Amino acid sequence: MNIKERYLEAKKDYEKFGINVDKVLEDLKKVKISIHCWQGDDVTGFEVSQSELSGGIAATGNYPGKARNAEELRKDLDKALSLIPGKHKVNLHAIYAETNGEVIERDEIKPEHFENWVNWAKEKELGLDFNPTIFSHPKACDGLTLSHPNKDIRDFWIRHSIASRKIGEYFGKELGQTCVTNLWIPDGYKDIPSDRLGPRARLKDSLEQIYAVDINKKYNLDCVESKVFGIGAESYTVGSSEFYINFAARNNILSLMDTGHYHPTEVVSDKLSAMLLFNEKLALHVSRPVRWDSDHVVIFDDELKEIAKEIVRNDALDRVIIGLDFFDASINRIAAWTIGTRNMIKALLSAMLTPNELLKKYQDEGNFTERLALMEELKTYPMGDIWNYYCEKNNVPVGEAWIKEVKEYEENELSKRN
Ligand code: RNT
Ligand code: ZN
Repeated sequence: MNIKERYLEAKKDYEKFGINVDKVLEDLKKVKISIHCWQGDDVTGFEVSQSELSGGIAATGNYPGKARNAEELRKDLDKALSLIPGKHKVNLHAIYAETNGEVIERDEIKPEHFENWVNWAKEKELGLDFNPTIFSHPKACDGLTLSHPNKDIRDFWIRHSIASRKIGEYFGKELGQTCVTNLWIPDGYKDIPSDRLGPRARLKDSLEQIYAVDINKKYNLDCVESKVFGIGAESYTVGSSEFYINFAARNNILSLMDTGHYHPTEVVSDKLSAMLLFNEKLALHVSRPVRWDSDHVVIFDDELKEIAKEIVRNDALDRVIIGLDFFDASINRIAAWTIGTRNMIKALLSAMLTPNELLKKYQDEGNFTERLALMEELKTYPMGDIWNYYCEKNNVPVGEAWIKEVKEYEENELSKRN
């Protein structure tokens, strides 16, 4: 049987539950994943005077061939995108500005420094998302930024954040797709603080100044990302979950939950329904923490599938903005993007191929036996045949065929770098 024939067979298994598989594939195609550019260069960026990666995050490994400039990064993204079904968005950080060799301070970045990215996105029909880069910088070297006791430092990062929101607005206007500008700061303390309120009060004040600048939500949506701890900031994080959930709700911006930013037994899949009841929209950084916020490549594991189910069965595909956030420097970086993004899409497909209404009914009837039994049986249903057909239909390699393409690219392109 060829791919199409296998699809037609597999489809019957799902149609039995009343699932319209052709429609599922149409719906899946409409879902945009925000693919983070920083997997391509280990969160280095292209500033003229570069600082080491800081902020309690780390990319470990030294796989050869990482992108050394924006052209190479776009080329690598083009390759990865050619292996991923659907049309998506690319998520940039301020450190990916192109300044023609000129030193531009972060509080002076402007839309013009992202013109090449915008032209590329237009050509490839991609959306763009954005992030101020509030780490890897001399003014962030003591691990404090928007909550710093020194007003000059806070003001510098306030200006940078406002400049970033304006770049987001520019992306939205130029590309006709709303940009999501996410703010994350590393602020925290290694050891037990003697004042927890002060830094949070300063952060609140800084954020109020940043978001006081009016920007049309049609072009740019703002979100804030919380965290539980970082390397070197183990005892206290200023921008904690409670801090940002309250801040976002009061200030009418979005909360962003990163799957690596909670205690190890806490899962984001369980938080989604609670957040959805009180927020019109929210954002995600889908990552994979292994023992800590290690940002491993996203795999097709239970938590990823559970997150996808929560989005799909609560009819929240246009309310949950799905972004990725991982950076593994120990494997081929194009493969990392491809694996993680294909898995995210696969998890959404798996959720769409689940008889969610039936399973909800079992639960409400107290029929926990059939709820568990069916959930387990579904795990060996032929989703792979549907996925393969989806890839073929969208002109990307089927199954592991993409690996060969990445190897060729490594030989012809990546191996020539350094
Ligand atoms: C850090 C946050 C943040 C960064 C990126 C590079 O723990 O997850 O989102 O990973 O902004
Ligand atoms: Zn994140």
